Amino acid sequence: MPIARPAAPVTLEGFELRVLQIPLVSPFTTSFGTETVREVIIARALTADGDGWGEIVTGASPLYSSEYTQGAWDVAMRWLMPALLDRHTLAPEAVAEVLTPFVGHRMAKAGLELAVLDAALRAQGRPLGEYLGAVHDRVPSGVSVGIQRDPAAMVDAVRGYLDEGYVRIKIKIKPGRDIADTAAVRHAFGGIPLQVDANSAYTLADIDTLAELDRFDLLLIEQPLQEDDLVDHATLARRLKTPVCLDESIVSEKAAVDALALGAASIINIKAGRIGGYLEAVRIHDLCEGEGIPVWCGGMVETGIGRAANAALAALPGFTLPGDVSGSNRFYVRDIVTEPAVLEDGHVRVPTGPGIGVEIDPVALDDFTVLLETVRR
Ligand code: OSB
Ligand code: MG
Repeated sequence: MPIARPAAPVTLEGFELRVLQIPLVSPFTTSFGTETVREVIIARALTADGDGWGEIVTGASPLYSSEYTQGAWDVAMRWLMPALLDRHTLAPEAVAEVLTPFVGHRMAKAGLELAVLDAALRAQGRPLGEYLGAVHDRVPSGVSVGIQRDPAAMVDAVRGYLDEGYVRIKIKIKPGRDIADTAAVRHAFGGIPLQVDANSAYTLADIDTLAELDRFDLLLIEQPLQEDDLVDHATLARRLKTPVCLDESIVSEKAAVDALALGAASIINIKAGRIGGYLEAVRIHDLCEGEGIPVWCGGMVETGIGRAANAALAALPGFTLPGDVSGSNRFYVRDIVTEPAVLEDGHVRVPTGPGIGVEIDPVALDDFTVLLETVRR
């Protein structure tokens, strides 16, 4: 359902923007590269009614999407924050509209919107989950497992996560590291809920290899082809028994409408941090719910800020598949919130406190900050 009750406007006085570098517990390898440190931007909305926190989920380099730290920082500083500060009094629901003239940069927009939304909801004492329309108090937790040294190492990594209680496994694949890894995991663990994510690493020339995955009874194959290959995804989807799920291609509600109209996907991974924010995420959720398309909540290796907000989003009724909403310790030894998400019985709790429902650990935040700027109107 659309947002039932809007948030009260806030009096915006400024923004604080930080680049953080947070070490990962272990290297995370995808088809586009290996990360050992999560570089991320944290936005703090400074309002007359209190502060709010948001996360800009860009990475250090433009490998997963065209957005990256320095680009997001620049567009936020030079264009997005000034446009918002120009408004002074601002409702969270108006943020996207104010930012519409600026093309693209959806991660930067999403992080700023979340900061304003968090401030507004905290001021009213309202939890984000209630605001978005959450219907569960905890959500099933899936885990995204990076490419390992070899299939045996992949099996070991998956075993560790299953032992922790994760209810769904997603393994990253790339050309040359697909069939054998998937076969090894399927063989080792029988009928576990299993899916694969290619992060755009294939083309239609690989259609026979991708069709081989059909024998593993996967929940879905995520983003096999390039971001703008909607027609090719539709061609692939007609050939595969495995459902095609789109991640990178779903940049907006309109992209979701188009993908569904073309038959390019039968499942959608909704990533609020990538599509311009949690309000656009609810719109895609509502669209898919109306069309009987299952959705799940993707992740961008979020800190405790985005992780808390994702748990709230994943608690909406149309999120019928487990998401990449893992415990904080999947990626981090030390998070920047005082109560990082923990896995309990294969689930994570939807925070119930005001706004995103978690408090920032100011010492950890400072320790990981490598760049800090404050802008006031
Ligand atoms: O494609 O889902 C992806 C992480 C960074 C960028 C893209 C992706 C991912 C993941 C991890 O798979 C998801 C998570 O945060 O748990
Ligand atoms: Mg993905």
